Amino acid sequence: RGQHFDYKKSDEWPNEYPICAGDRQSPVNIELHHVRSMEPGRPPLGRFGYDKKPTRMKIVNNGHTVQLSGEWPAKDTPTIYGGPLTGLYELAQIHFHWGPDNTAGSEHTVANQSFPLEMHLVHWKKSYENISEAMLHDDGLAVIGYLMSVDKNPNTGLERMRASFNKILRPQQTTEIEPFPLTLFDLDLLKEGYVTYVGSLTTPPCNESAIWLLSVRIKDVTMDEMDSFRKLRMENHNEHNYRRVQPLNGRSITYYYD
Ligand code: 1SD
Ligand code: ZN
Repeated sequence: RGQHFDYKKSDEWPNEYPICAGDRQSPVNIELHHVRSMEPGRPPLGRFGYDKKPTRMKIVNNGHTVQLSGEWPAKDTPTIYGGPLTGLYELAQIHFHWGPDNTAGSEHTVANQSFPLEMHLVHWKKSYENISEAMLHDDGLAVIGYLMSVDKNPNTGLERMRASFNKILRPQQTTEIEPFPLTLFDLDLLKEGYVTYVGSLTTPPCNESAIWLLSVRIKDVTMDEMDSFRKLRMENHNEHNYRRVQPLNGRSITYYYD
């Protein structure tokens, strides 16, 4: 289980995974003057479950990223709806993208500027059977992304995670962590607005099944937190795990606010 691919050879991904050369790929560069405003009258983005403590929580070094997942009683599973989405989207996992120094790391860029860290919260549409099935549909996933830049304010969620990073320094290592509600990441979610566009997974097989919602508010990450991510060994000696930005091909990027 799990795909094998090398970030140093991302131009070759289409040889094995043809969709990676498709025309609605992610990530993309966001040019603020190209962003258009939403049509009025959209239901605001809503969520529930983010404040509920899971019964179990674990982090895994899957060789491409560190991935956090939890188990909640069904009614408490973090879920989003509204905004550009139709139907309910349930959280599957949270993971991160970074680079060897602060000049790069994020997947999405703003006015061609990169950020050191990007956090992805991957949700799948509950009207599909499961996440694998959802990935086969053009509205199957909703991924919330946060760009983060270095500042002095520690993030409680990141601190809780990185306290156990020494147990997952190598690919395929997993450890349970003390469960905490996702509100500890201080995701006072997208209240200041977000941009949304239709795109893809940023990793092979690059399925064109994701609706992206990117916070316009940049979050903080400390230098110590960045160092912890950079100590995690990835597959193929990869020192970064972000994909280069992909052509928009006429897609529009829309600004949403509640
Ligand atoms: O890179 C992740 C990949 O690990 C997997 O989580 C996939 C969804 O199953 O999503 C991509 S991403 O597009 O969220 N980067
Ligand atoms: Zn990602």
